[in-house]
Amino acid sequence: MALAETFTRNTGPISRPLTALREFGSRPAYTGAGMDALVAWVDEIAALTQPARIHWIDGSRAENDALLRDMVAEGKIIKLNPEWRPGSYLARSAPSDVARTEARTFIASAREEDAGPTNNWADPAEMRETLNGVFAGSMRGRTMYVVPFSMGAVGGPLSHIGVQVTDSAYAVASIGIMTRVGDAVTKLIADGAPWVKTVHSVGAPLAEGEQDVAWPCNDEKYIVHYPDTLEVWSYGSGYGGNAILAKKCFALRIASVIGRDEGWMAEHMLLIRVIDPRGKAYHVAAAFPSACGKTNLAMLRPTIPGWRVETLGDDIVWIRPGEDGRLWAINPEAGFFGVAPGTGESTNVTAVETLWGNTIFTNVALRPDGDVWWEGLTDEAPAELTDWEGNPWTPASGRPAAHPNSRFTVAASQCPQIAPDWEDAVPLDAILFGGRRATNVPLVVEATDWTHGVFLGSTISSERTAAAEGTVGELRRDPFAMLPFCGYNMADYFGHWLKIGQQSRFDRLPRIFQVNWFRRGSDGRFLWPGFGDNSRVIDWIIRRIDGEVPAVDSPIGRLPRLQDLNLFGLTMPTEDLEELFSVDPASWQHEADLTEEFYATFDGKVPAALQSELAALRYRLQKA
Ligand code: GTP
Ligand code: SPV
Ligand code: MN
Repeated sequence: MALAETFTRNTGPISRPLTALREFGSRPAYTGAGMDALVAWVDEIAALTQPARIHWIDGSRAENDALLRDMVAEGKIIKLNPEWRPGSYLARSAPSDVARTEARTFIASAREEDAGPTNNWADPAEMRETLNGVFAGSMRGRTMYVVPFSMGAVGGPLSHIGVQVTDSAYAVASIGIMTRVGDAVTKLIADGAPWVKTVHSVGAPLAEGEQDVAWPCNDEKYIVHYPDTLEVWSYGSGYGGNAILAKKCFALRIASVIGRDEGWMAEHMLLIRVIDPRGKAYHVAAAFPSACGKTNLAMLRPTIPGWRVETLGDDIVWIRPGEDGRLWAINPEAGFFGVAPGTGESTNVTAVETLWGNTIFTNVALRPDGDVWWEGLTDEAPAELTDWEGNPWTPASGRPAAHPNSRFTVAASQCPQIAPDWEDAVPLDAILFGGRRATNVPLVVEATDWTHGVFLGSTISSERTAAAEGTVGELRRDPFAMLPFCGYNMADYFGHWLKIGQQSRFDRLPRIFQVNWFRRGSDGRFLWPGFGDNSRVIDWIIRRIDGEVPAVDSPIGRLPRLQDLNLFGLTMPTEDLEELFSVDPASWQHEADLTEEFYATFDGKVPAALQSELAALRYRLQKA
């Protein structure tokens, strides 16, 4: 009982002067032109936003501990019961700030055409004026943290560095898990390394003596990217990709632009090493839209005997052509910001084990014993909980206890199956594209070649999830799972993919596949068991790569022969299996119509090679 009191006591705002963190935060004493430029920029942002104090993050364990301690004392986060969840915390966001806000996300490129029809374009000069307005004094009464971060190992050959200034301690703690932060990065900047500028404010200045709230934010939000000057400005939100600017804003939107110019790719993908029963290793990257199974596949535990998977990354992959003609990939992140609901012993036991401690949970439910819970963690819900909004909850409440986009933030190194060399680059053997499709799209289809694979990637559509604001379940195009994350014109991005293929040796390029774990029967249930059983699909993919099994040509690509699927130990009606691979030409002609409509939105910019693929698809469907 005493414990429960400790946990619930910390939920409300508590007025107490900060003490612990005061020992930290002084500017590192590095010198040099790089340092001068950094200091000048920090001063400039401080002059605009007028914080009460500036704290330079050194990245030390002691500093992080003090930061978390202060947040608990201020009622910003709840310390979980260390007996169940050591070093772990629960944050509850404002109910209006629970996911990425795509409608408020902008690409401010000089030319509108460079943002393209799938992005919100903003005139850079006008947007600067708007932002100067909203950021003016936006950090009043708050601490401005200066957070130097590296995406990829500090100083690594494929790594990039940046600095985020932010007035959110929660963002600082999250960035500390998701990236490599601290003095080592500041030193690189001081020594002249190029870096990206990112500015974040929750947009909730505090007046003298004003009591803070647990999750400050602003109803007005701006998530703005300047691809021409490689800057990010985010205002009004404290949540996920809106606030951890190294993640979607930098490592995808800005990095995709850098990649376009430098000949590499920044992708919304997971990355795994699959080890077959003979001990041979293969590297697979997969692009699925938000909340469509990347973290789950990244932590796959094969249900077929003899196979193993090592995790390398779960959300972002940077891919670069190597001198050997292969495509080499790194996971630039250092942690997982994963969807909690649906993560349980029977679906993703690896994630459950990863979350043993040192985790920040956001918008999950709190148990009376000071541990956390969410839908799907256990089959049965606890009798009593406090829901994500802080209200009492029972299974009879008739609403989810955890928000559908509630998340965990945890270091990658805690994953029990993380690859020992997860910070290094690996050569890709296969690339998978997927989405949530109740109909039409088979469990797996192999592209006939790179160009056909790019065509498949460009046509991906998926039912919307809770990871972004919008209507859940609605089908939308999400090419390469990059719709919300491509920092330039998506048609040019398709062209970039084609170019990477043309520049590489065709026999060394990864093979491309489309997968769909989410096809449903006429009765509405999933036809495929998914999760660990997805290893059966990977098994087939690898046997295709090694040329061990033939495939069946279909109008939409190459399909497996059912007898080549490893279904050992799986009981599944043959009708379901057949339905998983059925290709209905009439429905696919309709898909082709929709693709044509989608391509037409790009004003003739879609590469001719992809238009030819569409025409060829129609031709094959007519003959079928
Ligand atoms: P982001 O972090 O938003 O980019 O999401 P993600 O792509 O990493 O998605 P994640 O792996 O977190 O999965 C999201 C939801 O999909 C969870 O509720 C999972 O339980 C569910 N899911 C994942 N894999 C499968 C699968 O193979 N079959 C089924 N039916 N559901 C799955
Ligand atoms: C996604 O939405 O794809 C995420 C979560 O990975 S966020 O970082 O908020 O973008
Ligand atoms: Mn994601």
